Amino acid sequence: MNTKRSAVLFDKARTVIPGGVNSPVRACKSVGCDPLFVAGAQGCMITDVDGNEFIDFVGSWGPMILGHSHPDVIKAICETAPHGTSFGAPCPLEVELAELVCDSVPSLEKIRFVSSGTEATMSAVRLARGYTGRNMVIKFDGCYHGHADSFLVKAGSGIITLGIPGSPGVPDDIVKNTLSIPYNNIEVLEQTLRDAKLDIACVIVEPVAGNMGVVVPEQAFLQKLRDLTKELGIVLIFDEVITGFRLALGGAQERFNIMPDLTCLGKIIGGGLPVGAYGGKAEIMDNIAPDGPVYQAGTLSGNPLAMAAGLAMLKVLREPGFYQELEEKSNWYVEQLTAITADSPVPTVLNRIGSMMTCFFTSAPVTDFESAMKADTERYGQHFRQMLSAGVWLAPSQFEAAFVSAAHDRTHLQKALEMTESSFKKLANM
Ligand code: KE4
Repeated sequence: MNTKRSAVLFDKARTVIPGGVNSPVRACKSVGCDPLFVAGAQGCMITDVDGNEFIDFVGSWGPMILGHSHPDVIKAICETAPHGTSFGAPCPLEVELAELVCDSVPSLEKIRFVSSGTEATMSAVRLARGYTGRNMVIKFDGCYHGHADSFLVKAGSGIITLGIPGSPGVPDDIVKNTLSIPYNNIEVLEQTLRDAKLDIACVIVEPVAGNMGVVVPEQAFLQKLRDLTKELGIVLIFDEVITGFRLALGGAQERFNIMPDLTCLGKIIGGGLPVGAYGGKAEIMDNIAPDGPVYQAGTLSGNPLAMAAGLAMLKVLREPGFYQELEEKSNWYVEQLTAITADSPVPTVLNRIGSMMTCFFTSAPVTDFESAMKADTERYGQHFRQMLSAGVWLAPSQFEAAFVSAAHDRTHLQKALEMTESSFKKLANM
């Protein structure tokens, strides 16, 4: 595969951008190759600057549930841009999107738009601390909530991908207010939340983990989390930046029928433009400035261009049958994928819910960070490179999710399955 233009761009990029990328996981360090630079993307296909075409299962890390360059989203952007891209003042589109998001996500009474998932989670934790007057944040090993200081403790995504424990530059004084405990472990959860010495403001959780690879919660775990936080007056925050509008119109909280106090959103709600949001009970949200004392602000929050893209995206997602069709397509794909991997001597475990999944190169079930870390990242790297050469773009890390979109049709999925079978045959002989 000719990748000369990408190589030239990567060399140039590294002279002016740290690591040559604007987000670490894109550097492909953990899968043993240099990043390809993208020229464009349409539907489920992505094209690099050397003209190589790939079936895309990353979908910009989740936002592209409709596929790239969906005509409704592009039309909305093109029609909105001539009227201005950001006013720094309220505009009708942000009210319309706020109403649509609150109508779609069952626990939302009020919402505040920001410009990234990190801003959403960072603000939700500050709000929980301000609302309760307490400081401690409980998170779960392997879950990633963006790169705000409080969260860089045993985090997932790029932190484990790059094998770094946390991050320099995060003062101990900050980290001492964050306690990370094992995911899916009810006993440790109860012990921790009932520890009166801990001044707990909130628990933040990925209701389905996507950042240690996909790890589905046991229903009892989420239910216990909701029951204990309600009993103890602790704010429960669902970080639905990945699962929001992915697992159902109402996200994981609809799929599992468990209602958090606050929800963080991102990715899909911006239609591919920078949008994050946090929301929940009005009683809590009304503590946010200017009505309340908890401060949070953002120059580009609610800008018309991003709002228009998000609105166009959500209107398609709210069409009858959208999620049923995506679920059925994903079911078919996963059935075939399971048959291929089951036939192979290469040990793998496939974790999947809805249209998000991870094939772990390991033999034991993956139910938490510890078991995820047993995966053979070397073998994942081999598989990644083989699939890329064959025209299939997977996440450049074992500890991320692959996504099926509405734009993946049977032809694309069949080709990806054939390439997977061929890759597994090669892996078996390595
Ligand atoms: P952003 O600040 O990257 O928009 O969102 C942070 C975030 C928060 N919560 C969850 C559950 C997330 O998955 C993320 C970001 N996800 C990663 C990939 N899993 C983004 C990719 C990247 O870091 O480049």
